Amino acid sequence: MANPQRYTVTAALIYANGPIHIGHLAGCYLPSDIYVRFLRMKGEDVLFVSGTDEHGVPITLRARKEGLTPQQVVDKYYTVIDQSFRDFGIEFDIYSRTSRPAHHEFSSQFFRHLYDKGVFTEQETEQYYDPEAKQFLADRYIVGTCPHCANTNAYGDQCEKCGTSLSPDELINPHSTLSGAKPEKRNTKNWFLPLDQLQPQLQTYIDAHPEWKSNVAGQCQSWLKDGLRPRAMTRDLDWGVSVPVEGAEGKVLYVWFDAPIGYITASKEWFTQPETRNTLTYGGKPKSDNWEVYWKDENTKLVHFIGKDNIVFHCLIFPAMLQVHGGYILPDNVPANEFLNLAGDKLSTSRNWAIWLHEYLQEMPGKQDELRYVLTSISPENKDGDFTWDDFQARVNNELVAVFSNFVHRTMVLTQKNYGSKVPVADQYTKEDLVVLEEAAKFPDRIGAALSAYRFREAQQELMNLARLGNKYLSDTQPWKLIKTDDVRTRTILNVSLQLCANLSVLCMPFLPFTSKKLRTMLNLGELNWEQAKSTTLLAAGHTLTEPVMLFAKIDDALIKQQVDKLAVIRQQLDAEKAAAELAAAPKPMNDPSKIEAAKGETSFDEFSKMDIRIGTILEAERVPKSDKLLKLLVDTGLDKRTVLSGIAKHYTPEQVIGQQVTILVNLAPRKMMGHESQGMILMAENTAGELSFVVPTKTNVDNGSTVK
Ligand code: B3M
Ligand code: ZN
Repeated sequence: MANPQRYTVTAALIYANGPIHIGHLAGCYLPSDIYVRFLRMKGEDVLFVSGTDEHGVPITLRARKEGLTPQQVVDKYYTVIDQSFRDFGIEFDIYSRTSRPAHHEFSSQFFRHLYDKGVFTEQETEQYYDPEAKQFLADRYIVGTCPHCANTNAYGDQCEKCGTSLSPDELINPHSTLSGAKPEKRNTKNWFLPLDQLQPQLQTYIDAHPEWKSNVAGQCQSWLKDGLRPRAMTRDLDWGVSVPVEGAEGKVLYVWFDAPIGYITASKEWFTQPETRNTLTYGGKPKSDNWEVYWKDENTKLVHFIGKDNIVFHCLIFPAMLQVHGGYILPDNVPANEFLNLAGDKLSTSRNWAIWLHEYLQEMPGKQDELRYVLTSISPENKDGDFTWDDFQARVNNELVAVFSNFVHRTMVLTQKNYGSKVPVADQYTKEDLVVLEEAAKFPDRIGAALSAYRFREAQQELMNLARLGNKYLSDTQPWKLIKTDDVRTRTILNVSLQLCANLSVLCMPFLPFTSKKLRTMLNLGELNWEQAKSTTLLAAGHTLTEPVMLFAKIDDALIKQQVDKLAVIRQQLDAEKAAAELAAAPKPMNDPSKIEAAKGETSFDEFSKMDIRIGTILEAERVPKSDKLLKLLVDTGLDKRTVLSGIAKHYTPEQVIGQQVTILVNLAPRKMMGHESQGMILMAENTAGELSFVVPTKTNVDNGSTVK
């Protein structure tokens, strides 16, 4: 959308089932905050909403794990998460929760509206049920192997490894996460969104957005190519928004139905808060007091910031819901990020492989902007990123300290020392000064263009380029030397440098809000808007500056070592757990030494050579009536096809053995058993527990008729 009148920006409603870590921040909260701060500084009308997703299986699983009720779990983590966002300067207009009554009411109405329009198909289907836990196994209650990437830990709703959205039926070897039991199927009624029928209009919608990031557009097109399938919008669970339909007792809305509606509920909520209504302005202009324009007006640009695992829900399912409801605008863009790793491994809440924001702040107090900076530098915009403490240290020390902080500090200290902290007058610009000022004035547009295109890394690099420009200017002109010989020239140089500091203070605001504030305090400047950063005279001659402080301090090796050691301890624990799990899963020796059969007496080679032992294959198998031990087999010995009776019926079913290769003694005298003649004997291995196993070749090229010697 070229010239929107206003913006609705959302950041994913994270599950309130744990604190947040750097991966969450880098994934969608930091980019969305940067984007919104930029828009606000441009004087745009923006509504920035987010909150916690408090329904769904992730919550109930966590409650089980912590021995709490689901409500206790979401209450606990809402507070922790909300605080972390405040601490890191993520400035939502509203940070709401989907467990609030207003959301239950609104999402329930939304469902009912679709129901009344006849959108849903009502279907009685067989769903997995855990007979031990006595409940249906929706979504994350069931795990199994992903049919697409063979990940053995794929959930019933999604494979986190390849990002594919799944239904429990697609899982190979499914089992319950509650009891580990193999689930059975039971009939239950649910309401499905017929995505198959909506496919054409969704295709049109996606095709109309060639400007989307390639990782996002690519995922959508591949979904469409596979063909969308109807998806149940209700679940047999007891935690969530009740389904507002007769005959749906004990069922709740699918969490991915109610959660995105949570963006709308949060927006509505913002407009009804008394404190909000008193501040309905943007960029000095009055703001609409009606939430609906933010969701229904064609001139509103709706942007969803999310991580890559949420793409299908925001690009296809939610738009489908909005389309069938009618009256709503659709997302204009969904700039989803890839994932951030930590020291080469996937961040994981459950495995505690993470840097938690609240812990970071305890251990690195006041260093929010350092983390914001590094996370934006390595933002996983187009491919997965990797955070390491060494890289963190290098970026802070070599970039924030050596470039940004150094430039500002040198300028401020020289001004304080030589001109009593008053902005000196620029008497006459040289060509060099003019080149620098002209170049500096280009940065607001340059950074702005990158931000508007969701290229946050590039935008921040440009910001640093402005600081580099200043640093180089100081090094080239050397005012600390010049002061001894040319006061007039020195005044101009410091004036120019101070103007660059002022521009930096404005342009760093989206990325480094705490630093921006500190810098503006030093420069004694109020809040400025984006366009003002094009000015090369923000600070008038004679303007008084305040005491210089260092914007960033070097991070010393000891601090980094502490963090690296902390991760090493966690890594050790994880490795130990993994080794223990592998050991537990390894097959155990079954034989009881005291029951191993005694050795037989000696035999001669001649005796042994009389045995004609061959490799054969079972062609047919059936039970022998009235015998619970015998199977009657037809075996291809390579010499002939013959009938053999074998006492394996308690260990194998006929279906299991058809096609099985075997080792067979073919010259054993025929014997009659249960009225059938057996022409040979299948050799079996037997352990001390009496369990039987075929004895088979270990290579595939040992065909029927091969001899065993
Ligand atoms: N709660 C998934 C997540 O936390 C989900 C996002 C909802 S956005 C509407 O990653
Ligand atoms: Zn997969």
